[in-house]
Amino acid sequence: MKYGKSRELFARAENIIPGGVNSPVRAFKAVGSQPVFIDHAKGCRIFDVDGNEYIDYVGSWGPLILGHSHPEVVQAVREAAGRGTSYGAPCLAEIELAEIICEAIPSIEKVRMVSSGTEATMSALRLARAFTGRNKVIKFEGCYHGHADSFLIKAGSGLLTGGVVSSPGVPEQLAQDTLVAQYNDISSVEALYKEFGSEISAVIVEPIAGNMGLVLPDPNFLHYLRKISDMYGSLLIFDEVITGFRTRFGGFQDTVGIKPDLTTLGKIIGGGLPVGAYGGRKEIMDRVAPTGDVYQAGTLSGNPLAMAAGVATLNVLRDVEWYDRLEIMTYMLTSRLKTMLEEFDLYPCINRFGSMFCIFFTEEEVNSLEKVMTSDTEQYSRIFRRLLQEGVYLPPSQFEVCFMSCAHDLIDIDQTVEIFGRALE
Ligand code: KE4
Repeated sequence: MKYGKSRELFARAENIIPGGVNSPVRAFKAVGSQPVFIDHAKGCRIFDVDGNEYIDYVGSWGPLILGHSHPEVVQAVREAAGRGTSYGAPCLAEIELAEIICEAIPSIEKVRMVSSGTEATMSALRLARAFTGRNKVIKFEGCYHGHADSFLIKAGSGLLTGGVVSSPGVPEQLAQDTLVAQYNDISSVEALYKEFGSEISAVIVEPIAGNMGLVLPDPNFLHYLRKISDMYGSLLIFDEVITGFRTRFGGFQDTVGIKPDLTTLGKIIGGGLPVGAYGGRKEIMDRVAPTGDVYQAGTLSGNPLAMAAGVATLNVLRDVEWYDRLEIMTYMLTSRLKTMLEEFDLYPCINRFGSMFCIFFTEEEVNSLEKVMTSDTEQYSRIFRRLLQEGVYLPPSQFEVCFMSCAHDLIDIDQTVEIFGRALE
């Protein structure tokens, strides 16, 4: 494949955009390469500016569950745009999307739209702190909740010594209010509650971890978080920005039978347009301005085009047979890839749930961040680059998740397996 135009655009972009990209992971640094610039996308295929075609397993990091340029989504956005791109005033589409979300996720009695997952989690944390009158929050190492200061905190030297900032510009004093536990490690949560229980406003967790690659929750991990939150009067926040409407029509919370106090959403509910949302129990949500006193606002919150794209996307997904199809296609692909890799004497751990999967180049069973770190990221990078050359577009980082879309079909699966074979030779 030729990448001349992409290289040219990347050099141009680097002059005026930090790192040449508007989000770091897109720069392909983690896989020792340079990004391809996309010209257009259709279904499960993306096409770069050099005319190269790829089978896409990134799906814009999750929103494109229907595939790119789905006709009903494009039509809905076109129609909405013809009526104006933003009003800064309420419109019907905001109610329509809110009603679908509240109907699909019973724990969400009221929901507020924002413009990104970061805004959603940032606002949910502020609300939890206001509602409980407490400042501390527990997050899990390896989970990502967007780039609000309180979440750019990594585990400190000792579990009970609070976190340390993971980015310059985040005030050190903020770190003392973010406690960092280990995913799937109940004792790490228990220790923090024992030490700080009365100061903890909330625990925020990705119910399926999708930012350290894919790590599934141990059977009783999430139930434990519900129980200990109730014991100490703190709130449980499920960050379902990835899992919302990904694993089922609604939240993963209904699969595991847990009602969090607050849920954050994004990605799929906007059908590829900028969106986020946070919602939960009425008594909590009614603390949000203007009903309550917890301030949060946004010029483009509930933007009519984003709402139209979200409503169109969720209306397609109401036919829940799509979820069966996604499950089957993803199972078929990952089981065939496992067999193929074994033929090359590679025995990776492939974690999968529904239409999300991740290939860790380690023979360990990956159920924690510690096990994630045993994966051979060099191997992943090498395979990433070969696959890109051959026409398969995986996430440019071992610590992200691959997404199947409703647009992938058996031919795409066959071609993907065949390309993997060529890439491994
Ligand atoms: P955004 O602000 O990127 O819309 O959402 C932040 C966020 C919140 N919660 C979870 C569980 C998330 O995964 C994300 C963002 N996901 C990353 C990819 N894993 C977005 C891609 C990027 O940062 O470029």
